[in-house]
Amino acid sequence: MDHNKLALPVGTTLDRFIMRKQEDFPYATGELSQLLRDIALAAKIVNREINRSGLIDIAGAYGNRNVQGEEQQKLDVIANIRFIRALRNGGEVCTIISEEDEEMIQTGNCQGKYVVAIDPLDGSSNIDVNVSIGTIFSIYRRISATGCEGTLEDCLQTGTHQVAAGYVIYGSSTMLVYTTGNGVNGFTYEPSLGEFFLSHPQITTPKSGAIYSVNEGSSEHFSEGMTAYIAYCKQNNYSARYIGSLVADFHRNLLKGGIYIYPATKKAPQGKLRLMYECNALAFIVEQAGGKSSNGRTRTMEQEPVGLHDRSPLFIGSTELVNKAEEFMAKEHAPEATTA
Ligand code: AHM
Ligand code: MG
Repeated sequence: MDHNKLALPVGTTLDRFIMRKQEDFPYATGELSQLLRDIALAAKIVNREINRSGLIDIAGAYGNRNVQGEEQQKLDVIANIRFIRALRNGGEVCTIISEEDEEMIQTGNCQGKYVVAIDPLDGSSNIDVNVSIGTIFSIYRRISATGCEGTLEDCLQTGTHQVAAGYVIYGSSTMLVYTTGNGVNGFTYEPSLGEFFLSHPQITTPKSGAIYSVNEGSSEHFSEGMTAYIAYCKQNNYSARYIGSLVADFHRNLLKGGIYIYPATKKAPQGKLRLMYECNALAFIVEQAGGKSSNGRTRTMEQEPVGLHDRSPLFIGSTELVNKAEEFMAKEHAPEATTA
């Protein structure tokens, strides 16, 4: 037996890390900390369901369509139930909005100070084929007074009002990455101990990179600016990497440097991704890691939501790459330069 290994500390668990962070704020009541722990618990349960999905008959279509008109997978439904249940039982959240539910979900916890927006299982096309998928969440402080149900106004806040955001990637290992507005930290799940351990402290994303991630299968429907930007990526020998699971594509680019784009297309003028469930959370994380996120023109987190299921184009990743893509987008509507 290698006794040296025993000398190594086992590491910082997510629970301990959250507790330590809370101690930095003398007036913190611990509710946000508890809320983050509730999310982590649900993530462990969903992780278990995903890992055994090939073994028991829970993979495959559920036969329903969600509010976006897309086919719901059984695991989408299971993840939605697990997260809602964990948040409801926790007691800190008054209202949940979920990509899988048309309306706001009232938890019955009228004293809860927080509102959560969640995409319980993102990457639906990859659920059945053993490819990485993820959970994305945003946490807001309610605006309305406690003592009654959360309101639509509580839910439709701009991304700049997020108090915390994160994602879970169910990949070759399972990770939880989150920010409370003071940097980004990543935790890797150790299944035999049933704990997340701090594995990626203070993540910073490279300022630049050479990876572009976009579904070029839709390029027929891209705008001029997008087409020109893709040509620029190729001329500059960027590598194309596209998994089709936002969390997985985002996570890779966050660590390695790169840009992920889901643009507006002629078929989908607002793109495909949802502002409240997907874009804002990742925008908060990327900014906290030193990167950038916009809809091609406007900062993602400053976009005013109108409806719970609003969509937005997304340009996210290394600051220099997002800036360059925005230059191409700006040119597309700029008036032609005239010569005298
Ligand atoms: P979903 O919420 O139905 O899973 O859709 C979101 C997913 C993202 O994870 C991914 O980046 C994108 O849709 C892929 O879309 P496309 O297949 O059009 O490239
Ligand atoms: Mg999604």
